[in-house]
Amino acid sequence: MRLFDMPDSGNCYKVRLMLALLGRRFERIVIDPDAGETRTAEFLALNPYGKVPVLEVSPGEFLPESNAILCHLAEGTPYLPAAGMDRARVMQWLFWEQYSHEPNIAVARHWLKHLELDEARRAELAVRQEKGRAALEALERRLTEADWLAAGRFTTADVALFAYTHVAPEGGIGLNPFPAVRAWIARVEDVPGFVPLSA
Ligand SMILES: N[C@@H](CCC(=O)N[C@@H](CS)C(=O)NCC(=O)O)C(=O)O
Repeated sequence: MRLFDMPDSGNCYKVRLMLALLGRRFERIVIDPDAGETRTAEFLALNPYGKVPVLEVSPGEFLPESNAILCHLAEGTPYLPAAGMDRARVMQWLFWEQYSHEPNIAVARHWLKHLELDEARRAELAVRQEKGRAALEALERRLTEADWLAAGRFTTADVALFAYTHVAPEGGIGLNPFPAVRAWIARVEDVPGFVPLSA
């Protein structure tokens, strides 16, 4: 398999982490958006929306969207329940991550790490950080009552949410007010096969 990848992207890291957990070998192709590499005709043919990650799951079959890739890779493994409410709960957290968590925490992190902020962006950053904190409050409530997000075990949902939660401080969103989230981060880092974002 070939992964079209950006080293510092949490969405790409989700896929690298799942591949590592599954012990799957893959070729890493680093894409540089600043050089326009996500907007070339060749890349847009792989993902019409021009974003990484994209995984070539079999020759000529390209799958974008991090959480879709996670589900495809995890199918038939303990990381993705086969059916019923356990599977629905994993999906609940995956969809929530894309709507309420990633657009706030990942964007705040990206802006702080990689962009020069003008006044309008600074105001918008504060809004994203506030919404990011609200997302972490929701995670904290869930993880106060359970060790894992869904299905009573470590799943695709934990992989997806871990990616940007553990680097939230890089977006100016501290984790000190969230002890259950911090304990869960430590549990994820202890899962056999875990690899860090920087690997
Ligand atoms: N919903 C997508 C988001 C993908 C995304 O935003 N990718 C960013 C990196 S994290 C990207 O490709 N940025 C470069 C660009 O937009 O050109 C997913 O979960 O995979």
